[in-house]
Amino acid sequence: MEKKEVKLLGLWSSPFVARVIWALKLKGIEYEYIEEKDLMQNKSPLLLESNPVSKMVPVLIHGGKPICESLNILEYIDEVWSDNRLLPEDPYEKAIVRFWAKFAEEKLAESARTILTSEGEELENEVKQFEEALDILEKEIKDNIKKFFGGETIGYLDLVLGWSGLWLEIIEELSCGKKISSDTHRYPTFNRWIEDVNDVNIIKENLPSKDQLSTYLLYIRNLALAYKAKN
Ligand SMILES: N[C@@H](CCC(=O)N[C@@H](CS)C(=O)NCC(=O)O)C(=O)O
Repeated sequence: MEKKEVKLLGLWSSPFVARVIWALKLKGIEYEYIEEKDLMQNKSPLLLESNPVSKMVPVLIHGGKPICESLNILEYIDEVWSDNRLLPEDPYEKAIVRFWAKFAEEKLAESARTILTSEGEELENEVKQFEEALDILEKEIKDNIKKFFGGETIGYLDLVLGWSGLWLEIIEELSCGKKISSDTHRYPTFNRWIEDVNDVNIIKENLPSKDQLSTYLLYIRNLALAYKAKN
């Protein structure tokens, strides 16, 4: 295949961008990383042109053509660079993996976003829903996965959920001041799994620093709470 240039528009603190970086590195794909330096106030012309619909990162640009939405990007990467498959080839298994990816995005990622940006009753209700979703995930991991969702090696769902170590730890500390997901009594298998994921070199070496991320997420939390208080 003709080698086309690969670019990634990203943001250092984004878990959605991190999963794409992990996939590119796991596959050994060379790419140029372009940080969206002022994503909230002043999006770059390249981002606006590449993702005019949601104007969000990550965007992968392959041979000049943009691909948006992180899960879509992971699937694209897996199809184009088909060595070291991330998704199973069997259609049934692939459908199951996609089901859990959707569950993870809707029930965990969205919930974590709400937990970060809420307080009081809203926060309490969201935490309950989040814990219930984690109960379901804990059971799935316990019953159906080996070391990783991908088997003995890391795969698509591990990348999709890989943010849940560092990002959740910080979000829970900032918003709730207590352990939720890292409760090893309620979620023993989840915690064993996330430890294994964080132990993979490509993941470990491509995580933001905890201090920097905490400072940034606290800033986002305070902005969101101030906005809610005004409106
Ligand atoms: N569903 C999207 C979510 C991406 C997302 O939320 N990106 C955030 C950064 S973490 C963003 O670009 N926000 C800019 C904005 O909301 O204007 C994906 O999976 O790619």
